[in-house]
Amino acid sequence: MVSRLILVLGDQLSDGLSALAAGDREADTVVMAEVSEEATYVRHHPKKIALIFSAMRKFAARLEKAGWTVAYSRLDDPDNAGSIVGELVRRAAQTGAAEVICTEPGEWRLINKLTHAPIKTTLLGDDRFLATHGDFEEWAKGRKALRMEYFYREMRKRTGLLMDGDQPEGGQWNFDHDNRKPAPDDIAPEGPRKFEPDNITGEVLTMVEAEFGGHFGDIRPFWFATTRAQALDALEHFIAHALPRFGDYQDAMLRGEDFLYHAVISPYLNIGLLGPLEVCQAAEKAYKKGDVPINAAEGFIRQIIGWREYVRGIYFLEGPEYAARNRLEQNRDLPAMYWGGETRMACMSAAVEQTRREAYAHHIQRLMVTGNFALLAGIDPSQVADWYLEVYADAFEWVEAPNVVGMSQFADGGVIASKPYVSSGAYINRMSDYCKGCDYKVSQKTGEGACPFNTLYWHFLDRHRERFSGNHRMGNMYRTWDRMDEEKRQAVLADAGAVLAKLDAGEVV
Ligand code: FAD
Ligand code: DLZ
Ligand code: SF4
Repeated sequence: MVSRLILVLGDQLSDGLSALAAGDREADTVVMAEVSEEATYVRHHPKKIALIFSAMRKFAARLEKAGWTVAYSRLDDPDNAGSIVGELVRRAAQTGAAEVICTEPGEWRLINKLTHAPIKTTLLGDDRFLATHGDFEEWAKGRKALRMEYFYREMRKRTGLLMDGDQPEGGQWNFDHDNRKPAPDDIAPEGPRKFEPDNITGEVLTMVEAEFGGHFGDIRPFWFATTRAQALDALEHFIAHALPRFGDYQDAMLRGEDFLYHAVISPYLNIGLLGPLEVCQAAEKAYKKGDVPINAAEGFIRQIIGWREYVRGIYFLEGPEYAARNRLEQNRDLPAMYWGGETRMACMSAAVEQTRREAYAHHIQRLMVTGNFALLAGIDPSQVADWYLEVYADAFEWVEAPNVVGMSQFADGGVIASKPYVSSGAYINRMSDYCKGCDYKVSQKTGEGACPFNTLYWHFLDRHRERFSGNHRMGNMYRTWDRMDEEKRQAVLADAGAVLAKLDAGEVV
């Protein structure tokens, strides 16, 4: 039998991977490669690179134990060709293999490289997701709008999760209206389960520090799970300690509480250490035992079988040019404050600082602080998307691009969101304690010291009036703007213009 190469990428660390299932342990060679091209095509956060490399090394050992021959390339191997395709060519020459089998990567860039590789490469479907491309296309066919909520209901019926016969458990599909509480000051969430680096992780940390220490982000302390057993432990910890309050405080933000009651499992799901169904079943089991209220269990399961599957569906349905869309034609450069540059805005400073430390921020910080500001300030969405792809440990393009380009920046023109997620400072003030310690005043609408979100919000609506004034979900916003007297409107626009001019001049905002 002619031997083949089974390529396992850094986010494909799952025992049941389709490429492994199609392989032959006796005849084929598994190829895994730490390569500089993947670590630098955007300058990933060092914690993210270390997570991937450490988990890859441990997964390779697991495969070897299970009887596979693994050709593993470390980043600092002298013969490392530096790219995935280069490594495939090198390993093919070594083994005599004439064909590569790989599970489809989650990024068009890499799909394109593999399909044009100088060695025959077969891409198999990634069955670690609950909906196939075909399932999503079928659901999307003939619909005027592709709203997540309807997709989610189909997924509930299909998986049977939180179903009572053919009706939703608790009598409604979605309990989101219960999930918008600000967090009181005196809560004490335990935070995620943290793991001490072992020798393998320690070696990786030293190497990544030396090679990629110049990338944005702190590599230490490093506490991510790097094996499936640890990821399961982290999941169990979340279900016991945080899920019961996940729903209530899902949208809340508190200084000094980076994780609140969030799961912090997206890196593990996205690199394959956990599967979506097992995670949802664990949440459902806790609900059925009476340990978790319905708003928490439903809210959590919706994020995974709803949002996570839905954004992947959109990414593949919309095609390779999706991530480059810029339907609002916003072209300002990403300000230095996204890289830790000085800012007087307490909310932005807190979100960026936490991101630098942890390669993590929760959904509302990503959407309503850093995303909201970029959208209001007219930043080029592809620079925004690159930033998110670089700085978060869970960022892979299939999930990052729809969330950033679509949900957060409305750069897809409304494929995902029915209206842009924009807000003034009032929303951030309601959901967080950031404003208390800010240089700006959230209650001030104009003049020196006015919260930049307040002025930029109206500037955004005013400059995109032609596109949005006919949107029935935005009618109230425009009516409020139109009711303001002309003098006040001009003052707001002038103040917003001054903020934008400062950003353009590289001055501190
Ligand atoms: P929890 O809040 O505890 O949610 C549980 C799980 O639900 C997550 O682990 C995740 O797997 C899933 N989930 C929740 N929301 C989404 C969503 N919108 N899309 C997909 N999955 C979701 N998520 C990523 O995994 N990778 C990204 O690169 C990413 N980029 C984002 C960019 C922006 C601008 C926004 C607004 C959201 C982004 N998200 C991304 C979604 C979400 O912010 C993260 O999944 C979440 O913060 C991960 O932390 P957690 O595990 O504590 O999540
Ligand atoms: C993100 C990433 C990084 C930093 N490094 C590697 C690597 O060295 N080897 C590898 O196989 N994969 C890596 N990845 C993941 C890929 O870049 C890519 O994002 C995913 O495979 C797309 O699903
Ligand atoms: Fe952010 Fe404005 Fe509040 Fe300051 S006042 S923390 S800039 S929302």
